[in-house]
Amino acid sequence: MPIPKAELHLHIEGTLEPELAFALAARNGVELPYADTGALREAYRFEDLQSFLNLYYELMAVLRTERDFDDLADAYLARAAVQGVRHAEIFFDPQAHMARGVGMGTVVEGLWRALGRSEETHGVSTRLIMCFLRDESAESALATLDAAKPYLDRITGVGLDSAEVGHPPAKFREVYEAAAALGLRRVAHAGEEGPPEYIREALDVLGVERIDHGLRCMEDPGLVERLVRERVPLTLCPLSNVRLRTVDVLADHPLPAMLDAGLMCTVNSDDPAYFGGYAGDNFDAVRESLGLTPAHLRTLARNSFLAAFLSDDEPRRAR
Ligand code: ES4
Ligand code: ZN
Repeated sequence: MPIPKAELHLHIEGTLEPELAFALAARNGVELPYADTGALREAYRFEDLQSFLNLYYELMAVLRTERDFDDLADAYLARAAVQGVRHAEIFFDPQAHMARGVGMGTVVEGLWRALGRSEETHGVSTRLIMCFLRDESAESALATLDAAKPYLDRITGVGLDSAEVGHPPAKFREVYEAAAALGLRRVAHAGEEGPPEYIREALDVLGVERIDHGLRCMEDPGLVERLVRERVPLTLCPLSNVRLRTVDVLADHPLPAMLDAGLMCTVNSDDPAYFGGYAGDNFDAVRESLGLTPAHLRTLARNSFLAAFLSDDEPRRAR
């Protein structure tokens, strides 16, 4: 029996397995530039975050209807449940869909069809977190927040993803202020490829409650001390870090050092269809490659529930 856990860093578009991508392409009359699922899997060799993002955005072309988003989310929830996930906080990227003429309503209502029945069908509770693409403008992010206003009963929080370097968190100060005023919880990717300074900025300027990745905090002892003191959860994604070459091999991953430093680490899957595994696979991989003890694994699982947005109370870590 896999250990019960919450998944806090999961891009729903990154759960699009090659088989489903081809099935949706056929259903929607979309042509994919790959002969078959085998040829597509061959393309899953990434140099860095950007080389992955190029494929991630390309494959999204097959997602067009509410039913597509329902099928995508339902397939993820079924796989997550088998791996011990009891609660999933799911990122989605509306700008990537709206740019293709797929409306906010199609995305949210489609995802909600699967999420709304997930506790019953899969035993997994869920939250939705809407991400802004940081390589798009702040104005575009504000327009996206505006487009989400009819759906705020279904959206728990906002996040920030896509190409990190050159797009510091402070660019989104205004949109995060507006999101907070709407009662939305706040997270942001920071310190995946970007410098430790981006982690500080996400906390100080955007008022985030969790940092997605946060790996590069380890370069800045003062920042580590602060993250420990303030018990800021970090949503780490070990298999993602290997596939995107943030770490060379899993055995070099700083997770053990981060746990020893007292950081509130969680283990997550990021884009499991692309990075070689779902949440349970990430737990198995760090246990095997990093020699984590059963006590470490219990800490990681407990942290995942502590860091989850499970209560609708005021943010735990107010600005
Ligand atoms: C992402 Cl691994 C990663 N980093 C930043 N943005 C993303 N969107 C989907 N996966
Ligand atoms: Zn991510």
